[in-house]
Amino acid sequence: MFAKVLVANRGEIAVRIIRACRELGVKTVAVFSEADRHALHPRFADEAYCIGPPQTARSYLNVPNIISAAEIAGVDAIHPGYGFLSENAQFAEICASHGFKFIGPAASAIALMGDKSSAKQRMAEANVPVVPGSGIIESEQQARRFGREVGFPLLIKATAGGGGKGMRIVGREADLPAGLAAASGEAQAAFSDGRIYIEKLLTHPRHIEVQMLGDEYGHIIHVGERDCSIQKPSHQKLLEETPAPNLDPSIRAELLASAVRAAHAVEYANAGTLEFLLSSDGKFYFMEMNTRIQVEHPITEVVYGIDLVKWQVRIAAGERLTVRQEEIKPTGHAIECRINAEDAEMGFRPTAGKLGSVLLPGGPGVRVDTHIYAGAEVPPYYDSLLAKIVTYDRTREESIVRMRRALAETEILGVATTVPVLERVLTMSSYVEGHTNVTWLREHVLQPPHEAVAAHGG
Ligand code: MV4
Repeated sequence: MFAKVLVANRGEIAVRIIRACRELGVKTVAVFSEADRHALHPRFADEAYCIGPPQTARSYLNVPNIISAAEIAGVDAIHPGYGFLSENAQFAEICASHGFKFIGPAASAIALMGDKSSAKQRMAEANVPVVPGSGIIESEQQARRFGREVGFPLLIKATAGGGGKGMRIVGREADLPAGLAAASGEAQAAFSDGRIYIEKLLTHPRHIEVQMLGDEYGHIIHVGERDCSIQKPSHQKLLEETPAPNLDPSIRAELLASAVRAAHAVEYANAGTLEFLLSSDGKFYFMEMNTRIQVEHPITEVVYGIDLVKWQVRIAAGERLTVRQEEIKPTGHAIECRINAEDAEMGFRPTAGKLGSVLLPGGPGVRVDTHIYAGAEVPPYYDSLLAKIVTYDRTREESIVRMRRALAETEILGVATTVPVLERVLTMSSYVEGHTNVTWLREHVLQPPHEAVAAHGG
């Protein structure tokens, strides 16, 4: 096992990783920006180094400063968390070339999955269902032919995109030339890579993802699926749950088997997530693979009784994954609500400032992952996630009741939060019945049809 690990992140995930390392008997090194001098992650770690000014480009994305801190502290490994440098293949290589083990998959797997078009091709070769697509578009003629073959509407995607960045819907052939030009231009501006491909647009799909764990000796397991359909218009998730509601057992089995095939196809080691779209006719399609620990990993941990972050560290240290597929079964149901410093009434605009009262829920079946405390500053420079409230119980119904209770106990003063919009989601009959999809929040909660407003007294 490693003696010392540097955590190249901030916020709740830095705290989460430090906790896992502490329990493993591994010393930790935090890095922090000038805005995070009084944050919890430098306090909880064994050592802490300031790596620069508040702006992320000068601190949490500042590779030379992070590597310098790792050298000064003499660590064995670097955990990147999520966001920041977590899916940067070049950073993974730089870690290795300085003698630090990157706690994540091989740089080659990060690079392959980072190119959405090549990822899709590799998955198709492994017999994993993918949305009918064009391959990289070289000409307008090719795009027209593809559109006539599969029918409109289409969705143009950027090869270097992901997470909904650089997507464009084209409703009819006449709009294709303008759509191609705009999508390619945006992709070029955002990623310095203007390559695009086209897919048939699925309407009202659900977002179902599968948690994977693989070791460096080719042993791969899935740790179940998560339904992450409730997303903001910006494609950021707001509420996730496991198991996915209303998922036919035979489709679930096929989905999990496909995910295991997919991970084997890229010889995946460490924690990763395969994202799928589930169409209303029950067919599922591979969308992307995330080569990092995800925000929503705790719901999987509580339902499967597996510590994913500890496994990330053990696997990177060369240990074998001793958990066998047959021995893990989901117990009960878990829901995660993301408490962000955002005003849902203002299009989820981030709010920063000094926190007043901070009261977080507890009691049976409640887990809270957070870095906030009363009087803490919420800086304007970073992701607005304040806390993750996870409830778990025997059934989905009980887990929902427990989440309503947990949100009612929550009081965070000083900034706007997503608590009110989450409370509203948990009262909606379509949510309770498990009938959501990726556009449901926008269509039924943020701009509710007249009937829904009347029915729920909004
Ligand atoms: C799609 C789609 C419909 N059809 N692809 C959005 C994020 C990116 N990872 C892929 N996304 C989508 N791809 C086809 N062919 C709908 C979405 C989509 C979506 C997917 C997951 C979660 C939220 C979403 C919100 C809007 C659109």
